[in-house]
Amino acid sequence: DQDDDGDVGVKVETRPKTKRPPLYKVLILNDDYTPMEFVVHVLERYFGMTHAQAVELMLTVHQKGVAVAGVFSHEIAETKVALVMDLAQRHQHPLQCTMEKE
Ligand code: NFA
Repeated sequence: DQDDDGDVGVKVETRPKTKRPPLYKVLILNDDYTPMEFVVHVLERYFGMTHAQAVELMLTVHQKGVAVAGVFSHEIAETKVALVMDLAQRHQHPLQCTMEKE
């Protein structure tokens, strides 16, 4: 560090820097048309939930408008969003799935 004492200091880290990559929340959004059973199926298929967990999360989305289906690395989150959006489109459901940095 350069201050007024004339030397040219070097910052020495005491604690080793272990940089963790950022994590991303995958969000499921409510809409008026996607069938509840389809959302439950998506949560079981792509988010490893039991039927009971999937029903609970689907109802949370239905009541609150949005919920977190899981938290993943950027690449895994992107893949989940793409898979959900693709399945929804193939079934012509307007279901929306997005990701957001934690
Ligand atoms: N709101 C939808 C319905 O009443 C169900 C739904 C839940 C859609 C969660 C999207 C997400 N059919």
